[in-house]
Amino acid sequence: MGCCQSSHSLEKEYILNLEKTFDIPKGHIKAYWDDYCVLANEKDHDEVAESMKTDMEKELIVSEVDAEKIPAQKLLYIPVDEFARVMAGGSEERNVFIERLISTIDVDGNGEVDFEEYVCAMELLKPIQGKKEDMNEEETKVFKAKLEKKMKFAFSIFDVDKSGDIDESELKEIFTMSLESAGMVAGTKKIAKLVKEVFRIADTDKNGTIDWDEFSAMSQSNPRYLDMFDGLMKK
Ligand SMILES: [Ca+2]
Ligand SMILES: [Ca+2]
Ligand SMILES: [Ca+2]
Repeated sequence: MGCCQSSHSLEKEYILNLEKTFDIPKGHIKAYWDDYCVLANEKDHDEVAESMKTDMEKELIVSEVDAEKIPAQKLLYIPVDEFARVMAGGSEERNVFIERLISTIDVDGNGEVDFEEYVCAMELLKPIQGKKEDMNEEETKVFKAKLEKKMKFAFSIFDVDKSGDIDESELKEIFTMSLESAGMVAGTKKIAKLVKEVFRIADTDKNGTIDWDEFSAMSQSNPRYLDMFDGLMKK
């Protein structure tokens, strides 16, 4: 299954805007991105990126776009600011949660989201498809790998100070900010209750922090705690 089947506002806004600005026929760049997303699941990233660059350059020549005005590279990356804006529901403001998301998505930290980072982000921000009960051995393996990636992603978001464990204030901060980014406001009491509940389930050795083993055990038995990241791209 490809990871970019549904069109969400980031693709729409950013890619359509590029097409419009540079007079490229509608849907052309979008089609390249979609192709890439399919290929990225099968082939080596560098190989795909290289052939995409060549394709983009051809596209620009065919569309008679002034190469000075727009280098092909520009069509291959999404600026991190665009990502942040879409995830913050159109707002330019960034909170800790958005910052954590961005630094996790922009793996090499160069301020741009390339295809590979984009594909990873899409996977992480979407619900994992399929029912465990209906899966064969191979599908179960893929499912487990996806879940593992998603758990690591979530853990790195919660562990704000990168100490290797999650404390109550980190969990509280991320819960509050992520709800805010999703356009929801929850009272401090409600959030405190939620944090307590998570700690009751997850902090099995009762030392006041959730380490990776505890987090991974909790997420596997209660995957709904990972769902909070789903749908961020669907606005
Ligand atoms: Ca990057
Ligand atoms: Ca921490
Ligand atoms: Ca603990």
